[in-house]
Amino acid sequence: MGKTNNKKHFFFFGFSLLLLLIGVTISLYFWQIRLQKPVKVNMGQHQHTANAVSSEGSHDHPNDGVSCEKIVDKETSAPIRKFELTAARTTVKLDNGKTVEAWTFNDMSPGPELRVQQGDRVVVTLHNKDIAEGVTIHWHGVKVPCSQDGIAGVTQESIMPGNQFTYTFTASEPGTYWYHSHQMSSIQVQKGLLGSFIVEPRTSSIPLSTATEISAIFQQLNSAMLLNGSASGLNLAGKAGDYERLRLINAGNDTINISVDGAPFQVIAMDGHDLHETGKLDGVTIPIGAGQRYDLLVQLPEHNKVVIRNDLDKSLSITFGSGTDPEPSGGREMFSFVNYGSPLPNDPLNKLTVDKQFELRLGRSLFVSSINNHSFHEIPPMNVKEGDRVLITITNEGGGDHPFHIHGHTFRVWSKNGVLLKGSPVYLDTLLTKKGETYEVYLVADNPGLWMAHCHNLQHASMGMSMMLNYEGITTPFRVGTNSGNLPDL
Ligand SMILES: [Cu+2]
Repeated sequence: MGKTNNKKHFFFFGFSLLLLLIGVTISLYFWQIRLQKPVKVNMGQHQHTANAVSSEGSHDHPNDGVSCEKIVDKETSAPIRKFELTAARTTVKLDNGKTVEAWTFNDMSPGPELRVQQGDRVVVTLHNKDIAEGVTIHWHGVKVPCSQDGIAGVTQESIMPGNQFTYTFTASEPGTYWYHSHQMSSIQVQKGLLGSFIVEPRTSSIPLSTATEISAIFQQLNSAMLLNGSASGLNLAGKAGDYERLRLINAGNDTINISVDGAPFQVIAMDGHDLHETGKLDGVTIPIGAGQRYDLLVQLPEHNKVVIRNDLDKSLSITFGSGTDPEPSGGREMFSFVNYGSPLPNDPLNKLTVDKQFELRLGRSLFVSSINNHSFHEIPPMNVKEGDRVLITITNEGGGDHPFHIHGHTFRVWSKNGVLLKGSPVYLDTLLTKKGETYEVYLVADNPGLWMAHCHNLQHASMGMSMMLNYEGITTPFRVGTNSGNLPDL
């Protein structure tokens, strides 16, 4: 009898606990949804203009300003590179034999690498076959005009099944970039709607004719980590003396720590922008924040392979050449760009003149991510006017790494923890911040528009760490929210 009672008690206790847990989970879910889904928000509404646009649809008045939708690149006679991308629900077979459900561009995840020449006019038509939630493409790190930035509810409507949208912009800055959907980005990127975008320089920054190159994009497809779509890593040919340029792209949500074993290497570019006179590194770990890119140059040695390893998935290494396996070298020292490379002899920016300053404190608790203790549209936007020289102080107050990404602009990292950068100038679009760190970054407001600024751990963005950099006089006819179905951060 006693035993049966005990069993009953145990069962009831367990059952109650389960109910409680389910209850708490559901409440938290709806709390989060409430935070994530403003009903109707005009992301250009906080502008300090005489005719500020209200959130209730006064956008139809032509005198309110310039619509983001109307801001396009000038027609040029530059060569045109056309691409077609179709977003669809697909089953992808991985090279480890597993099949996964994915949302793909052209039946692949990552989608095809798009490679163009500096100065090309890029024309990409995005078709949505059957993604019911709608899709867009954002060109991460590429300075595009406002109308081409691919933000559902800010720069365009999300593209619904059966519809298409053509992106047109000039690829003026060479470098390593990537593209991804910015409709429900935390969900859609993880489901596979991403790819690499490479702008080759008109004249190579590497004075080495022997350099071969490859882009390597890390992603988290559902729960599987992949490298160029492979679950088992890359093995690449190469002979002693060859130079290899590796364009590493972190399209996941977590920081990837990279080590290069078997030969010294150089970091030659960050976020697509060349560094000046950088030296060789050995046994130094490179932390690549979510959304960031690092270009490495390595010369293959005589007797051993070069192996690029990462700390998130040991099976996803990149191997160059032949010979013996090198000893793991990483972990001795973390890469710092504060004193890497040398200053430009005629740096156009040798001291700062600042018109506007902003301070952003990035914070995160269990269920809310915030900037200055607010989330989403409750965070006052950074309002600027064209020509403003802007200094932004970014502090990571905790809750993980926060790789902070600003759309439409490249910013210069001016200081870290109060120390001015002493080496090469560093220009980024995504700044990896770790707990307790403070950075000053500087940008010139030279691309009028309505631009998102958010953490590129897209989970954090989906929980509120997302705001706007808005230019005076720029409006949008689009709306974020459940009515429009445009949910760029969800
Ligand atoms: Cu974050």
